[in-house]
Amino acid sequence: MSKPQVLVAVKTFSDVVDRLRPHFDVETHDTDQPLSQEELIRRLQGKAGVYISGSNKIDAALLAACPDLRAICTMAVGYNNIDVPACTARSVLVSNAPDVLTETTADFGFALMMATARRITESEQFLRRGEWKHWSVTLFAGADIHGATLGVLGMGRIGAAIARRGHLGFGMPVLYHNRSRLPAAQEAPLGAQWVEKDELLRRADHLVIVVPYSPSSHHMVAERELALMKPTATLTNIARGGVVDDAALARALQAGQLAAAGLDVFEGEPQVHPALLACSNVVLTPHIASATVATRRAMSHLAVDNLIAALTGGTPPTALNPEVLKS
Ligand code: 8YV
Repeated sequence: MSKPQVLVAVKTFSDVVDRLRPHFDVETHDTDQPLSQEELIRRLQGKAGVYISGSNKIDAALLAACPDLRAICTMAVGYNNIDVPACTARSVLVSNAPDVLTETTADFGFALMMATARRITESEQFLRRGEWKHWSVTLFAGADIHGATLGVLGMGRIGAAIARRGHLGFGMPVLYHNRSRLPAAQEAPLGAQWVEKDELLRRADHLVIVVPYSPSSHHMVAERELALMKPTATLTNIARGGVVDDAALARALQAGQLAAAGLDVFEGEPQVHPALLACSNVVLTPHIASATVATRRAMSHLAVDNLIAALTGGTPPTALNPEVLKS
């Protein structure tokens, strides 16, 4: 009997991909340029499973065009690129890759917040341009992290790991906003206090955004919200482009409504709003919050674990719609 066919639609670690070979006929995509939607659909013909990343879009049209598909396994924790209800309606299993990237991503969120508050990239660029002629008392004077109020918007696993760093490592009072308040027993070790979103924006010295993207979080931080922030505050976005209105953010930064921003994600990435590129008080990184070798390997392994289990009668460890396996 021939083996089921799968597509690894993202170039990833070859030894991790090799784990699929005893079970499946494996086709790979061997460049870092994401497959176009047309090409993805073409290459999914006859495939039972696919390994994807956040750069691949799975919608109802793709599902209709790829009727053999039984499992979609993303190496990302975020799955706003996948229409999960449409997959469920067609009994296609979907899995994501939570937990394995939590601490790495929290490290990066904290680092980006610190780089933003302490003006690290802005001052490095100044130095590299040869503009450092003398030391001065206020040369790149920024804002303290220790003791400042940390605001966490979206208190999921990564938000909690950032709060823990702020509370235990830097003595920061932690405020957070989330649709649902955490039980007191989970708030206590993070030193975290739930507040309404507007209060969070008004009181945070350093706001870190970690909410998943969905239609309800689209432009959750836009002109009105930015106007509530302290002129000395920083904003760090490691969630998704689209949660923050980037054009409004650039205007707010130019108007001095907040001091600085650290951005790892952008609306329409890899394009970056030109007005943000023009702001010197913005630290910009290309969606790398989970990018350590160990963590990217762990994310890849987890996607492979899910794909193998989903198509060999096992239990995928991190399925988003496990109910489809029962039907
Ligand atoms: C990924 C991410 O690197 O996991 C997520 O949701 O945003 C990043 O960790 C990226 O999306 C992989 O596609």
